Amino acid sequence: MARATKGGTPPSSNSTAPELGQTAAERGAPSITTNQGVVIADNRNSLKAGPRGPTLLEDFILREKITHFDHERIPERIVHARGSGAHGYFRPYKSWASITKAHFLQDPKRKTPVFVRFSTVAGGAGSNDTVRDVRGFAVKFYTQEGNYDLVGNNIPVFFIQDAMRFPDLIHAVKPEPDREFPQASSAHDTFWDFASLMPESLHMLMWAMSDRGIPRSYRMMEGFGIHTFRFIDQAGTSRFVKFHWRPKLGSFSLVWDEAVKIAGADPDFHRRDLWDAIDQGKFPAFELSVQIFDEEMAAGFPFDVLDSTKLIPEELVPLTPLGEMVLDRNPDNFFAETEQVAFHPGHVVPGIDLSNDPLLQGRLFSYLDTQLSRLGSSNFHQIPVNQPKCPFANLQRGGHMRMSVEKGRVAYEPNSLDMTAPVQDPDRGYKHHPEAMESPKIRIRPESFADHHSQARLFWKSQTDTERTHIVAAFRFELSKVDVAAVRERMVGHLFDVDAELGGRVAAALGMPARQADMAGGGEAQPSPALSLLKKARETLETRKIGCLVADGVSADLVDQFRRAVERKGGKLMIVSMKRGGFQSAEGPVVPADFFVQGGPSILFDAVVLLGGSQPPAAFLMDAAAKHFAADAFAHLKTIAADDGGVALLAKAGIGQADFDEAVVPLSAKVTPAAISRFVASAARHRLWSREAKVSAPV
Ligand code: HDD
Repeated sequence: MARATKGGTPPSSNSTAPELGQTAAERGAPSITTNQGVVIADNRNSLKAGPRGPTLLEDFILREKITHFDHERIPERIVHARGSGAHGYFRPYKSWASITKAHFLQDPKRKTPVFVRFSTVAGGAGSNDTVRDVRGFAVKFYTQEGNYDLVGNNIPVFFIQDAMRFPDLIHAVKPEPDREFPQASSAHDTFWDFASLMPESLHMLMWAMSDRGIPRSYRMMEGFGIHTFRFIDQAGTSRFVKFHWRPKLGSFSLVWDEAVKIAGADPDFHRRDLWDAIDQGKFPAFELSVQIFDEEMAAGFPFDVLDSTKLIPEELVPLTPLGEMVLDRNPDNFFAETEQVAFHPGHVVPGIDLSNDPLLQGRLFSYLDTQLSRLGSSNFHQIPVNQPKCPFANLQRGGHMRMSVEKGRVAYEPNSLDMTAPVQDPDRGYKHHPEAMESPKIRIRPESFADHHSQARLFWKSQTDTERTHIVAAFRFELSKVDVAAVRERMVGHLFDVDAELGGRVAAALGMPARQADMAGGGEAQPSPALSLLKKARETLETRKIGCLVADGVSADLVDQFRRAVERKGGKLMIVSMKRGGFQSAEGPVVPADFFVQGGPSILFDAVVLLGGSQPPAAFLMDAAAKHFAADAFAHLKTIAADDGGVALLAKAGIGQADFDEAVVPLSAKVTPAAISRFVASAARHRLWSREAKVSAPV
């Protein structure tokens, strides 16, 4: 029988290929049956009146199979429809009993299983991974005191302050309802119309237009719980917390042109990246931290901690690292797990409590409600991925697709007929923090939520020049897709109120007049370096992919030298050749390739090696895909090593030796270990940002 690899794909060798017509017993496989367990003799032909006659209604096997197929889709999530999941575990670094009684944070020896789902927000389930969007970062902890869901995003603030506005926000960003486009994109009139009428969205817009909106990988992005939550300790003391996830690999992004091209070359770029990393044992890891503060500190902040459009600068309240999450197992079945997993911010455990943030309060209703229409039943907690892994029992009965079979007459509490029936437990049960409350019933936005500009300015001021340029370019791209001039003007007006330079640069890029800046809100902000990705970028080649474009006639040994050097630093070298089968090496044998050049463009790699040999074949130098490979790697600021043939390819792609910079490593006829080391060290720095001014017009 064909043996499945770790990734689940059977190896394709003739010796193990199953023979047509083998019986199930001969193959060593179970017999295929109907859903009622009846063995099926012929799974390929329907029951007909004669070999060429009509199909019979009597064919219960056909009808069962087709009926199931017809119902294989459930409504996709109204937001975050496109996602990728993984299993793993969380382990605290030490006992956190001093701040919370949450059981999973008490013992550094205890691993709590988790299921994580990363997602985009606006696109449908089949949309591209690399669109500009916020990314969802939802974690389900299967603790021994029940399931705890931390349902966050990769951006620490949100577009709106009150859940009342959420349906409007989502209607504005989703494809326009008459034409059903654009898909998975905020670059259209209705989104910017809404945003420009909603200054509270300004802060998050700055983040979404920054490189955070186009992450390099789900494994390389931060996550945030956003709202203020509470930790409750054994004595009942409450402390406010904000949750942060930090990827161990560091946080990195794509560049825009690359993201656009990847969307065509590999729409599953992030999904594949997560799957492959876990499949290859390179387990993604994230550190969970909290910012801890009390009500007195909160009262002293110049913003309201119940306002989800605000963050707490780390300089004000530093992070306390609690523990580490490792994702070490791919789902067995996408639908059963990643599609059916149901998160809910109201899934909390003793030791973790909520706050009065009006966005969070609305979410507490929405998530339970949405599962009822999406999963079709109030019994969605019985789907394996949603089931607690601790004992659970109550007196709920019935409902669509009830899986459990509860015995006995008693389905009520209190009862005196069945002493084994579950009863309430005041000692171990969840207790809400008894926050004092007495206020008028009122529909109003608090005054303390009124400043929409100071933190948008803080974010802008905290970015490097490169990052600011990317923000301007993103606003330019998005607003250039807006047809109604009044919407563009209104939006740019807000940007002037955030910062004169920002407004001026976006206005100039769109060909609009400059205007006086207003400096609305809290005036000059003290920059927060923690808000910049580039200021905290790590040098590393771990899990990075290096694309080696190789022409026929190149030495296999040279490719191997690069491979070994890359692997020593934790990266992976992948061969891209002019034919899928591989390249004809100088030593003789054909060396198998990972990609054919058209299917393996340089956008899929973090750095590239161009090996054409001393006399590159004409096919190598004239091929459009090979030229794009070289040109894109240069334009996307990547490190390039090139032998003579590679240098010739770069020239054909319009990059002459005068353009070479420190991230282009030309290789002499005899390649030295020093040259390879230079390549590897430069690749670990990811991109040469100073090259950008040479390859993109200023904005
Ligand atoms: Fe939400 C899904 C994150 C505000 C209503 N949301 C959803 C998911 C994430 C978030 C990561 C996907 C979960 C998964 O993978 O299954 N949402 C957020 C964050 C928010 C936020 C970080 C603000 C801080 N969401 C928000 C509001 C509402 C919703 C204000 C409604 C009042 N969100 C939903 C939803 C979804 C959802 C409609 C769609 C599918 C689902 O819940 O299970 O109920």
